[in-house]
Amino acid sequence: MIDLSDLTAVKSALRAQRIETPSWAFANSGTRFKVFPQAGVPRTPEEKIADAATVHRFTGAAPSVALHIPWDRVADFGALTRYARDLGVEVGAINTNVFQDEDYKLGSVTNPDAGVRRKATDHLLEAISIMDATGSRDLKLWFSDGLNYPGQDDLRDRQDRLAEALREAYARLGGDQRILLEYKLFEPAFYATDIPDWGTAYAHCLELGERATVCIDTGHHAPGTNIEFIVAFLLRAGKLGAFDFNSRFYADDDLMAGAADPFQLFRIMYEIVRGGALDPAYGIKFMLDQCHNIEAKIPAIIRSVMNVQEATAKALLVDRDALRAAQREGRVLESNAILMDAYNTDVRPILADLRTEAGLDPDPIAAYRRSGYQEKIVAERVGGDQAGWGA
Ligand code: PSV
Ligand code: MN
Repeated sequence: MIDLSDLTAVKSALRAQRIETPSWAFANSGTRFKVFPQAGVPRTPEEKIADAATVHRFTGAAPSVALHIPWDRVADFGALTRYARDLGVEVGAINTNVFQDEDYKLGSVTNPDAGVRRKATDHLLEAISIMDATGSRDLKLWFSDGLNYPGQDDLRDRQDRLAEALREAYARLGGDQRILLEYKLFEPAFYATDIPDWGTAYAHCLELGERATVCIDTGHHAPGTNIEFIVAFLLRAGKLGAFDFNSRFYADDDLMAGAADPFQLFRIMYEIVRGGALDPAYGIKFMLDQCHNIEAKIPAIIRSVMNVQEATAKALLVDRDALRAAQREGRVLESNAILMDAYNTDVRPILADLRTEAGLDPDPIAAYRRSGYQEKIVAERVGGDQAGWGA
């Protein structure tokens, strides 16, 4: 059993944890078969930010919201940033979109056509200008580029084109801005993807320099992949920059973080704690990247934030001295039991206390339900076009 008599260090680490919400999670979404619209869904970036601020109001742990361009393009990003700050949140990572334009059918920055590559790279540069205007530090890059058929294009040339575009974006970064490079095993390309795995992302980040790091989207791996190994490896190499948390059963399911495999989330967070990377000063961004197609969005995002907090609390409870001793002495069963003891501890009362101490309701979802916010947005957000992912 875990000794819960002195939780001072655990609580202060949990108090410092920040989780970023994605603007697109508040909008309508679905599968390629159907998008089910929901009443009260935001119509503008401002309304998405208001929803993100609501998640922060009830959790106290989600003080920034990632934007996605062009879905969140506005005329005045300075004004949008001030609007967000007035509501108590910051603009987080700027996500680029080079996957929803006719021109990108054969790829964006890896396209065989130099004109298309120019257009895609210009979009990356535009996103950095948006970072300048919003004070955002992170440019998050995900490329859908890839091939459906063997022989369709030259695999190696595409890596050269990718490297060239990344170099240009990297050279444009200013101040403490950085690139978070995301990978994804497959989809929409099925034969070959230009950044299919962490190794490829890592190699490109190494080429770029110290301000380029890898973003691990938990949904972007083959079934059974040991993601905590990737975390440990990248942390050791100083190349882990961020997470896009979500849950998967089969592919890029984008379900609520911690819903499908809370044990995996715990194992990931244990490597973060073990690597000393939980402290916000370390610079890892803990983001959600998920969609709520059949469930109510705001409470689902609150639930996801809580799930990440619970996995983190369990990871913090691991008796690391005892674990290390057992590992060094080769006591296999004991090592495993030490980890499982932490995982099997009910940390919900600890997090409830923490919230109460911070002046929050110990049950954020119940508090949200009682607040009347959902009824208010359903009543007010009538007319106009609901935001969606535009697929
Ligand atoms: C791609 O599947 C991805 O995970 C990237 O992070 C995007 O930014 C996000 O989804 C939304 O398209
Ligand atoms: Mn992602």
